[in-house]
Amino acid sequence: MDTVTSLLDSIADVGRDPVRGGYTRPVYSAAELDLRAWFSEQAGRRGLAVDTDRNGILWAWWGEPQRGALVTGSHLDSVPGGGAFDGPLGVASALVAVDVLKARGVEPNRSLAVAVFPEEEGSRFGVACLGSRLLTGAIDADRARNLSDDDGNTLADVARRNGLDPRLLGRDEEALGRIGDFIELHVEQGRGLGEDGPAVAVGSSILGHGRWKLSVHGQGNHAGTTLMEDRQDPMVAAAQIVLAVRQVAAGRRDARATVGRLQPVPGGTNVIASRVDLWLDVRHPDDEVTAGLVEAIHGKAQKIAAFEGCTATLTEESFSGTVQFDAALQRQVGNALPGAPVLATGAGHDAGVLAGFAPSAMVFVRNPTGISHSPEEHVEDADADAGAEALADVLEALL
Ligand code: HGY
Ligand code: MN
Ligand code: MN
Repeated sequence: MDTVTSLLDSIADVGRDPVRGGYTRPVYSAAELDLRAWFSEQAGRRGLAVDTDRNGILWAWWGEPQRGALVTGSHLDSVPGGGAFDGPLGVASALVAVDVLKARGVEPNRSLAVAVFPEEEGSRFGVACLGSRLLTGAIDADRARNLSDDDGNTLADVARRNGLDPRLLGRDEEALGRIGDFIELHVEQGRGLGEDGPAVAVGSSILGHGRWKLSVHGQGNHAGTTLMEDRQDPMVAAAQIVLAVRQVAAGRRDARATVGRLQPVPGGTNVIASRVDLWLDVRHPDDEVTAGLVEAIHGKAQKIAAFEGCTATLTEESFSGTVQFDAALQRQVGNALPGAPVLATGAGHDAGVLAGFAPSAMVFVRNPTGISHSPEEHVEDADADAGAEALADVLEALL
């Protein structure tokens, strides 16, 4: 029987990033398409019937697709230079959990599906959990169709190139009706289980989080012929804005604010940028506070930009409010995992989007350093196997 580690080893070379380290597996890239093929093959080996729905979500069915099924799964796409476990651990563990249930002779009294949601990281089209947002209608389909990647490919173009009809992207009542309960197993991103904690924990909530694009407009010019006193340099403004982001967040307990991505335009070594785009990721348990933090950052950015003879504009790209998982389902998961601690998570997940439409819950697997969105993300083999067993216990209790 496969183990989680052996399954992950079988995709260990897919989408390796030689520059950043780790994995870069954007949705519908060659790497992610390879992972889809791997999933379909592994699911087929287990007698699961695989199909791709009109939003590009993969469903592998044990039993007939039916309303109120039990669904588990996660994502296969990654952040740039991501780790091996964020997403694939949940998918591999679901496949192994099916093996465990079959080995136990479990006869499900309702259908079970393993689902793979595309673009959970939002690394290509900028909106996190895009697949589950399309499924649930949490994003306007026209807006989604027009989302574009850094090369100007729209989601509609890319969907069409991958056999989907972009006109059909959007809320899918039928597929949504088939989700009776959703359980996502995921590597822990944080130190709740820490160095020597138990292998698994039960999720309780997901921190509200959003993404905003800040564009700082200045005057592009020549680095050699423009005197310092004659500059309107958006890069200088952007640098101060990054510091202001930290200052605003540091001033508020439990707040997190990050600028992980900054793009000067045109981006030449001997060129004063005409514009600098930077992206904010802001999170806090209270959605009102998040909004307030973004407003404070926006105000500071406008002042800093004006001082540098520039202007700053802010656009919200996506927002998900804080989610408390379904209490009854969380209790059932906890009962199936006696002694497992309950953990909140600061990371977003498709389970958080689905929680607004069907009872959803999460199981976290220990990550000794807690580091994630980095090649250093890690799960010990024994904990990975314990996670799959735990998922099988939860699924059996719910089947
Ligand atoms: O950004 C997040 O929290 C998740 O990893 N997409
Ligand atoms: Mn992630
Ligand atoms: Mn993830």
